Amino acid sequence: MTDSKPAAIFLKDYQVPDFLIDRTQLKFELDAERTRVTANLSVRRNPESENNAADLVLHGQEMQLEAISIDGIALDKSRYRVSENDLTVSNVADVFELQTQVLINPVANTSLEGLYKSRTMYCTQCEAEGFRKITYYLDRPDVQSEFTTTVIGNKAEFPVLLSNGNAIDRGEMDDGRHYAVWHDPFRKPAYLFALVAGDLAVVEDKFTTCSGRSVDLQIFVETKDLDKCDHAMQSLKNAMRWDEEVYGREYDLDIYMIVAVDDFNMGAMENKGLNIFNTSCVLAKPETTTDVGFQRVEAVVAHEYFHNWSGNRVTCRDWFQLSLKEGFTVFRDAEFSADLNSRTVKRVEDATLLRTMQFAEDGGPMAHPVQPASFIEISNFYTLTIYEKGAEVVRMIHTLLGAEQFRAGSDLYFERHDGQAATIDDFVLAMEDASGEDLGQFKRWYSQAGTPTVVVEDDYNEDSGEYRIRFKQIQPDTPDMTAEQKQPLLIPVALGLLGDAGHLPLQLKDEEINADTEDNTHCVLRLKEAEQEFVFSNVRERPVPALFRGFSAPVKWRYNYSRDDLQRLAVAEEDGFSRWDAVQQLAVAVIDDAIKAFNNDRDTSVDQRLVQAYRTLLSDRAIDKAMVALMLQLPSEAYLSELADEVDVEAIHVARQSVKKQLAEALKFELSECFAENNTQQQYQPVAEQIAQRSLRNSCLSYLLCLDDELGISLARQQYREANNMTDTMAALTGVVNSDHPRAGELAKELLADFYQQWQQEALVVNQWLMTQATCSLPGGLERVKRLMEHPAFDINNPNKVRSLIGAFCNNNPINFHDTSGAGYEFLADQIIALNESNPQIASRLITPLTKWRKYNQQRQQLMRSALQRIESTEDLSKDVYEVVSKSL
Ligand code: B3K
Ligand code: ZN
Repeated sequence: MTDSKPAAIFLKDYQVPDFLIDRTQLKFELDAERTRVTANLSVRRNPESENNAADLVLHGQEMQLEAISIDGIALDKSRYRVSENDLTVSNVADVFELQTQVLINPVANTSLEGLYKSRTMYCTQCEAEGFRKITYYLDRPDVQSEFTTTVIGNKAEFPVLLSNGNAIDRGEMDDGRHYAVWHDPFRKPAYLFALVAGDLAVVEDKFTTCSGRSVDLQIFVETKDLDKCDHAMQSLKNAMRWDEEVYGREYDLDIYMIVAVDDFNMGAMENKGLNIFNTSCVLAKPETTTDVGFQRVEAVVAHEYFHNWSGNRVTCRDWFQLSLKEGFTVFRDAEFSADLNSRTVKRVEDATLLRTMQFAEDGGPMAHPVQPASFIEISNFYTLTIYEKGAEVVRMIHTLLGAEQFRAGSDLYFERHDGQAATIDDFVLAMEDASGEDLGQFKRWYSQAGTPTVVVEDDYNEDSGEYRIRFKQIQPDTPDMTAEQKQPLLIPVALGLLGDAGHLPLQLKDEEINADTEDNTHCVLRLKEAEQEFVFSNVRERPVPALFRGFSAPVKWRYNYSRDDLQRLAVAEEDGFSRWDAVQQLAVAVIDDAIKAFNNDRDTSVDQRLVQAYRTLLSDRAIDKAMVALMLQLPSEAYLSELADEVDVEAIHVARQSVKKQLAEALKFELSECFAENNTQQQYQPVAEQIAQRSLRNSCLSYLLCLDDELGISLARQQYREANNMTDTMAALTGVVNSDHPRAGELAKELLADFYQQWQQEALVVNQWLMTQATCSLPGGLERVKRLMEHPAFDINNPNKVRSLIGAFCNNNPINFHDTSGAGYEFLADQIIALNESNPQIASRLITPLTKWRKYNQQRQQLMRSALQRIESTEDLSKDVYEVVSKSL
């Protein structure tokens, strides 16, 4: 990069492309350092462009142009110009064939974008703008083309040669090479292009679609991983069936391929007909994979599959529309997971992710709307806001329209825009047209950043039987807009009123209420004004309101619940999310007591209401185990930090630990019983019921490990030895590693060594081993991490390892990362500076914990800022890192 600062691009500046590419024919002659790419592009001027004399400007980076011709005639040097980021051809006709030949170097490509080498295979990653590292092209999603791809490579080294669509030809060459020709009949933007070549084994299956077509399903992996594909295959078939049943979407090609790759910047990629997956999101078997791992595989396989319609058949006009495909597809995969597993658990997990991570993003310097107005580097916008908040916005449309109208809207959207590059406006319009609902005000959710707070007050008049509930929505300032510039949102408030003997029937004064349950005890209020009151009549007693049931909107809400109210909701509320939330709020209040006590140097004992609530949870066999397991989990340090105006790292850590310990002491008997009762001896299956049981048992174990006696340690040791699955093994190991019991240290050492010994050949398991140590909250965290960076198990060029060790330490080990010496911050800055050169996307993602500096005390603020400044002053800063650092300071 030169001295000039990278510039932002703006949604408002969008212009249609001057040229279109109807057909794209590619030929790859694979070679480690000199792969030759020949491109034949059928180009024509775009009739919609206003500039009918424009030069042809193609994107292209890090390649060497060997030849260029138009309609078969080599171009004179005067006709074209090559610069760092593009190729300009002047005086072109309205319709022509452009041929280019370039050399690229896959082995030198450590950014893992474009064509690169991972272990022994070659693969591509093109979203968002990686195709321009493969050949000169119009690398923008509104240019869609029919691709034919010839891949040529040495047969011994690359027996398998794959690209998008159907294989239409293959053959041998007389120099030891062979070739395969792939044709994708569906026009697609370049970001959905994929190529894979390597020595891969395959697991095959078939799926018969709703119209009776047979689809070949193939998962390609390294031979050693052949035994870890069953779960992904089953998940794929489940997703294909679900999308037919719930959205009426049938798969369109005759073949669907997934390839597992070890070096990958994110989870997976939905390339048409040829998904490329991070091994961590496709491989699974009970001995090596935890329940969380199994569920992630299921969710990501489904997510990428669902993109075939929401993303591929209907793609995005430009990258400002990213949430059009990502928000919608996350909503789709969340509903899929909810249907196949426990709906409440999934909802609680998603709400927790939002509240802990997305709210933090929304409150920080990188805050942006679900539809950003500008960006410098699009790779920085694959965020929790685009994905998770985007999914919540789609969910709210679903809530407002109801399932039937929502389906009608999605049918209309797919029908209207099939084959097109669409916008968020198109999506919302289809929802409006199909349902008759006016979503004009609702659309502000897409353009206003920041998490709104809803303040709720109520009063009850015993004489009139009227219950009034008032809502006030407060918009926050964000870097792009002040609170005053923001307008009230349309917020769906799902609500119920809890009385002494159960839920009260709801009747809104002055209007017939649109109640969703037969007994009229549930409704969705449409909060539209900055301040708005709703009056319920014929309310026979003062109720406790259950607000935002099911987390009906991605907002923070404040209502003055007494702890008794929370305790009542925790027991009697019918919505699982709200019941869980009541326990969370009670626990937050109790931990707050302990934080205050810590700061005043005094002891405190845990509020008996929380103890009682937990006792009931542990003893009442009628309560769903999944719920009990969820509710036993105390709010995380990250969530408590997000709630705080100024994060008191030590107080949060110590207070939370002390509450946990006191709960363990008070409930030792119940915890031990529950632990013993949930010893699952049956054959491992990653199904909801078993997952709930394991999670409950392991929650109990983690409490018992807080005790001063040796019960927890001995139970953990025994569980580690006897476990027949990775979930229980890891729970035992992590428990011992984090325990400050005087006898735990020795045991932790022994188990960690044993674990590594057993699993050193399994990269994904070793990553968990790294993560367990990286997140250990005992003193000396940074030294442990630094030592592990020297360990043969670590490799800075592998993103999974970077995330497991460096990412986990800086994000999930606050007490060590935020050490008052500032050594954690300096360490992170060093890693970011190193990765800035080799892999800017990963470097940029690592910055997140430093961007939150405003939430800490003066001393830490200063140290964090100076780490950021040091990064900023690095030479040759990538656009990725530059954008995040400069916006943070
Ligand atoms: N669409 C990809 C993400 C690509 C990220 C590029 N930096 C995976 C997904 O959301 O399905
Ligand atoms: Zn996606």
